[in-house]
Amino acid sequence: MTTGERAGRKDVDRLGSLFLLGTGLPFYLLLGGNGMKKVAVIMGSDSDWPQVKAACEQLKAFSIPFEAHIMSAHRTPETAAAFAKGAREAGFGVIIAAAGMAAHLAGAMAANTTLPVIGIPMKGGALDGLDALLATVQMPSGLPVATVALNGAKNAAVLAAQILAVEDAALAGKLDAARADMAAQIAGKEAKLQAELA
Ligand code: AIR
Repeated sequence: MTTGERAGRKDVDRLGSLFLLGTGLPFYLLLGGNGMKKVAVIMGSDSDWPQVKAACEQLKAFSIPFEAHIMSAHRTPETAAAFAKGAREAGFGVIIAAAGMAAHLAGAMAANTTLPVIGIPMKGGALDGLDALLATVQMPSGLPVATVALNGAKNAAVLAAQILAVEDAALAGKLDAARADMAAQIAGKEAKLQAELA
């Protein structure tokens, strides 16, 4: 383990207790990568975790190293800004930011780093996510947030993988395999449907 990885691991350990209860996943998942950039999975509240963990599961499936943290653009603005400012230096290549309601987390991340930021607007609240969708996607010119669907945690991870795969042939191969697997599943479903109709 490199010094950087050890330092990152300590950070995750410090925040790990936030994930202990009822997550169904270990409180941190820091998987060995071959010098690959890490993905940061940031969420505005522990109430986002039941949906956001799908992003972590997908990153794990691709063996992409990642950290998951709870930070809020409103409740912990300094922490969120500091994380984004230091993310490139800390070895991250992509930031995924999930938040609901007045969802400024992804935008706040994007304001403080030139790393690509992927926003996940979370469903919930009085407007059931429409507020989060608009707050995440409607960024001012010059400060993009690549916004996935409401609760689109899995796609956020796949998009992060696609970004990292630009410079990583092995990861690109895993993405190709995942696509082939998806197509094979559809072919199986189609065959089943036709057999039922016959
Ligand atoms: N949130 C947290 N800080 C700022 C915002 N917008 C979001 C969380 C969560 C929602 O508010 O990302 O989706 C509700 O959070 P909580 O903690 O009240 O359950």
